[in-house]
Amino acid sequence: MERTLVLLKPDAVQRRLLGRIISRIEEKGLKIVAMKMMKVTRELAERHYAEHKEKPFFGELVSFITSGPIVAMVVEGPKAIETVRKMMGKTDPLEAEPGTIRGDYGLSITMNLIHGSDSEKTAAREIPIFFAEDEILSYDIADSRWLGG
Ligand code: 3AN
Repeated sequence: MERTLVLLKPDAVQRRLLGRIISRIEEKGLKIVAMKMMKVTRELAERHYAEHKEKPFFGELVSFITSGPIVAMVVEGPKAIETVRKMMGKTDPLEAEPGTIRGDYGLSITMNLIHGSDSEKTAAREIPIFFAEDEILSYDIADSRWLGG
């Protein structure tokens, strides 16, 4: 079973889209195994986005993600990483397909609502930035045998 880090960014909180986005994740059949609302510090943002440090949009990215509360989650399921990435849609919401989260709710490449780890290696690096091991829960969900995987 794979795990991925999902962040619902400050625009998702401000636009009251948390419930809709979380519902999509639940309805797909994925399992939320950790979740918290938090304020991202500058230090945390710089660690999380370290690979973008040299990019021209790095400053904007850090100031946006630290601009208000976010919701961080660990989502688990078969191929959870790729599944969440597909549900998010392309980075630029103007290019993201309708039916995806960014395609349905976004217009801005900076304020693009959601982050999801892009590989197993990235997920393994990102999850511990946001969650201690004991904040990630292991539990059975009643309908799991109807979801396959
Ligand atoms: P994704 O979030 O789809 O994995 P990445 O990892 O390429 O995209 O970029 C991380 C974040 O950086 C994006 N979520 C977006 O907010 C921001 N970003 C990426 N490309 C640009 C860009 N050209 N201009 C402004 N912000 C960008």
